[in-house]
Amino acid sequence: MANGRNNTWLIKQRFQEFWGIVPEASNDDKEKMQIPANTKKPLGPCPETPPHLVGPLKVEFIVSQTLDEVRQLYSSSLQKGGRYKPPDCIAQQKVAVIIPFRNRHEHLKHWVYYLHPILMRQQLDYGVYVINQDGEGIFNRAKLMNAGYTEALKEYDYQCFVFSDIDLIPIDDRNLYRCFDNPRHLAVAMDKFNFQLPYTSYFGGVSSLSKDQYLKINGFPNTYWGWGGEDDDIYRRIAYSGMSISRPDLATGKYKMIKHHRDLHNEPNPKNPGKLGQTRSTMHKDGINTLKYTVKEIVKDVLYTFITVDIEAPPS
Ligand code: UD2
Ligand code: MN
Repeated sequence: MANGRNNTWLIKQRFQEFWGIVPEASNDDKEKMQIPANTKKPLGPCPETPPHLVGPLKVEFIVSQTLDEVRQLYSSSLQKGGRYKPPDCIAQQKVAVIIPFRNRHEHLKHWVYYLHPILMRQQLDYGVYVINQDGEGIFNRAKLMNAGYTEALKEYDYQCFVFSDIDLIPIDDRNLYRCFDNPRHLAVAMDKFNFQLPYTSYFGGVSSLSKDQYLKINGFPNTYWGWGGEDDDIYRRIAYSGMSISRPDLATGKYKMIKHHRDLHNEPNPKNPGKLGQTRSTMHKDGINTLKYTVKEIVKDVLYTFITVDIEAPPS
């Protein structure tokens, strides 16, 4: 068909532009379509400060659309698996967003609804990975995040990892979901803590570490089953590795947490706080170097990559 070839060319070009590849016409293409070589300027790097940020955002969890409606809203901007690249510049960083998960589908819907446009405005080359704990055993947030780090890296050359609770929505898009010179704590001002840090060494909620920073601390602990302690262990790993914590200011770092009860099989574990005294030595033998889990299923939704993992949880 006469148009077939033009269409194919156009689609290929659009795709390449989207993914930041400079299209290179084959000799055949050039002749037939009379496209002069090198008319397309290569993409430049995205600016250090994303130009389309809006600052404070209105976030509420009352009005709610179905997940399918959210899919329709964003499907034309996203690639399968919740992947995005700025169409007009080369992103400053390749970022994997890792979300520990089990049975919080309502929260996931709010998270994708609010976060995708923010991450797009931040001009990130990003992917969203929801790491779903298989079975009914005791929950383990930090081990899921280790599995997420590993799985994301199998897919793409990510340099930066943002670890986020499913129920935390930033209310200012200047809070950049990228990596900094030191591990970053992003969720500094949550509504549930009256928009303050609950304590100076708090590292819960949302954080980012570059690949190097993450490897320097041997990743996260795998042994904090149930609620609590794992975030303080991570903080200690960072401090013991000679790094400091980077944070946005309290105005930029505002968050809303979707209200919830404590989940089944994630009860506070009284053994966890006591482990923190040993972090300095245990961090070298409990982390990414000892991680064991099995992937049960990977589902590529347009809004996220949903990875179900068996993390060998003790029965609840
Ligand atoms: C606090 C911290 C959190 C973590 C936790 C202690 C805040 C806002 N966050 O969270 O970072 O340090 O204490 O472990 O203070 N999850 C599920 N399904 C479950 C259980 C947990 O998906 O059944 C995931 C989900 O992403 C959730 C996260 O784990 O947001 C943390 O669990 P939580 O929200 O129950 O704990 P919370 O709010 O006290
Ligand atoms: Mn929570």
